[in-house]
Amino acid sequence: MPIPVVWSPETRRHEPLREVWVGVPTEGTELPQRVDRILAALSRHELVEASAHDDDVLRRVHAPELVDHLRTVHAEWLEGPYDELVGQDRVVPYVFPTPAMTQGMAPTRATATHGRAGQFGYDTMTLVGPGTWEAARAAVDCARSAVDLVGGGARTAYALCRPPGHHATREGYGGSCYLNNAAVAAEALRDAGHGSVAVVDLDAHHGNGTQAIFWDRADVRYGSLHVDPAAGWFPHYFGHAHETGAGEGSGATRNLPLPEGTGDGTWLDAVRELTAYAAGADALVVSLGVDAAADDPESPLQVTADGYAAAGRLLGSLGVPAVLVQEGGYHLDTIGGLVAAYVDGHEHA
Ligand code: SP5
Ligand code: ZN
Repeated sequence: MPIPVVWSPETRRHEPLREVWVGVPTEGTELPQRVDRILAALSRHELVEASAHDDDVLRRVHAPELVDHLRTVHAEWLEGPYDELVGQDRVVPYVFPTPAMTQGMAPTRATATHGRAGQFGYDTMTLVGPGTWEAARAAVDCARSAVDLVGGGARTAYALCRPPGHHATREGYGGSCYLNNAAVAAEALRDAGHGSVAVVDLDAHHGNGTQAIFWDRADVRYGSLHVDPAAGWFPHYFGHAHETGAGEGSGATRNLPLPEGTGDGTWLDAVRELTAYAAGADALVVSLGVDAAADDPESPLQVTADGYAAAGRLLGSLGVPAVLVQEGGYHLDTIGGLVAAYVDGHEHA
């Protein structure tokens, strides 16, 4: 059975150009061609263009200040005029008002755009250029439209979100993510009347943004398997097994960090554990990153397409309405097949 595949041509408009990593400009990895590779691999499904949604859910998931910053900061950068002054048109933060700087004092809003950039951007790898806002906002529309389709009776819908979202926190962006598409999907599913929602994150990296957004909530549980941040991997500070939520969300977060080199057997054991963890929720959001695959340049996990298909069968067997949200996956020649393997497994469970 074909499933709805929601996409938007606007998502091609973000061009990361480069990522500044440990002080070195490296080539961007989260490329617009990802959209076309995934679309081509899902062509047997029912392609649906995203429809425009208002900012309502988005501004509950994120601080409105972050949303406004992302919408306006690139135009401010051009007015800077940093393109002339420093010779490049991408917004890159360089000073960060973390506790190391603030020591409990309330910082005053930075007047300079290059100062304020670090209030919202938490790394130097995630540049804002022309088209970044339009693409990120269109990705949110993809997620919202997929939720609508599930509300309209589809058992499963796939949202081709790009740029990805799971590293975006309530108040900040980073890790190639700007707006948290999966969190928006989960919140919209709650609005649609699903009493409890499980977000299961298969991306190779821990989804610190999604974890943070639902950290103290019992109605949206978050489970993730990912390469162990303690082995030296992004996002470094989060994703450890001892992080389990707080307040009303105590016990509603589950992290399964995995060693470098983990392949299908151990990875699927962890997917099985997260499937059991998600059981009982009324709806499911899958943060479908395919960068855990063996060929992916951004992670040391060694999962195969068969592994992704088996993961789809496991989570699909929950039998609840599901929104599949694209996250990472950077090896252009294989990402399409990996996404299709998961989607087909999920649908045939
Ligand atoms: C959504 C997602 O998968 N985000 C990944 C963010 C992790 N990026 C960490 C990058 C670390 C260094 N990469 C070097 C490659 C240079 N282009
Ligand atoms: Zn990732």
